[in-house]
Amino acid sequence: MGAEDLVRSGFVAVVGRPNVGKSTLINSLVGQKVTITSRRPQTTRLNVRGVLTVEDPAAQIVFVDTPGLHRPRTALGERLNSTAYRTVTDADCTVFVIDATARVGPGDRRIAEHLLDSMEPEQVVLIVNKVDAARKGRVAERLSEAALWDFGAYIPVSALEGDGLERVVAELVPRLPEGPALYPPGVVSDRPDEVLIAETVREKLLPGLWQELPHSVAVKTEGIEVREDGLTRIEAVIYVERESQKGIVVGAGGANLRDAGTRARRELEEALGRRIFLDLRVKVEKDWQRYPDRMERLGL
Ligand SMILES: Nc1nc2c(ncn2[C@@H]2O[C@H](COP(=O)(O)OP(=O)(O)OP(=O)(O)O)[C@@H](O)[C@H]2O)c(=O)[nH]1
Ligand SMILES: [Mg+2]
Repeated sequence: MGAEDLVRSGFVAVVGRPNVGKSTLINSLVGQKVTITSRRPQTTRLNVRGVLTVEDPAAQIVFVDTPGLHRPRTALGERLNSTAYRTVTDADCTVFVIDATARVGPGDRRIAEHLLDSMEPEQVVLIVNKVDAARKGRVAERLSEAALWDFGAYIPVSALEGDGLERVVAELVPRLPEGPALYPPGVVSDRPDEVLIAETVREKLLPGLWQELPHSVAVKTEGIEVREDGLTRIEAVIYVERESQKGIVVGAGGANLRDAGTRARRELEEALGRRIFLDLRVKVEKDWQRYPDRMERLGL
């Protein structure tokens, strides 16, 4: 399909509380992993875009992943929330994701009120995700709890199993403005390799971390060197906030870091189509999530 054939295109902000499955949903919708996911809340920190180009009706939807909206306790938390709300302001419409396995709570209500204040309710598509994991009757309960907001559409979905996604696309396309494609055909993500690398390393580290540690870890790609022998040498640094956190990240005998490194390298070799040597180091950037300048240095 040529760009001139497109009739609708635009940005869709995907918002919701942490851990409701926003990133998983975007990966399923675009059919490729563009954004990292994990069981730990507040996995997403950056606005990652996933592009879906559809033929009938001709359209291009640019999904924008956002950090989970929550009650912030640190400068990082505040920054994550404002990133998400800014995305809503800039988007053509919004997908608001709630979790079928949890009651609609004050966190969801705050988000709903913000959306009702900042855009036409008709431009919001509410998704009840994780229907595969919800007990019978729960999905209907969630739908009726959310009905009072009177958004444009209500769709039960399993992002994990890919159920309900056609309806999501069908509801979004007519809500987008008319216009040409924003990305060339075939483009699914516009993320630079440095970000892909850092995010992949962080995703592989998250399962081995608990309590506050997932929030304290940031990863930065410091160097990518494509060598003559076909090997690409990548240097990435894992930043923690305190000396005592280094040992936990590295793990007994270095096992944690080694395992995460191996899994990250394999996935990156697949994604980038090159052989990779991944050099990971752990450094302390004291209390980085309290200071805007330190976060900026870490690319946040
Ligand atoms: N059973 C089930 N689990 C899901 C579904 N969608 C996502 N999950 C799981 O929910 C957890 C959180 O998923 P994410 O996609 O990282 O959630 P998120 O909303 O992006 O989270 P943050 O980035 O932290 O705000 C992961 O363990 C996913 O595998 C689903 O449809 N069904
Ligand atoms: Mg996410």
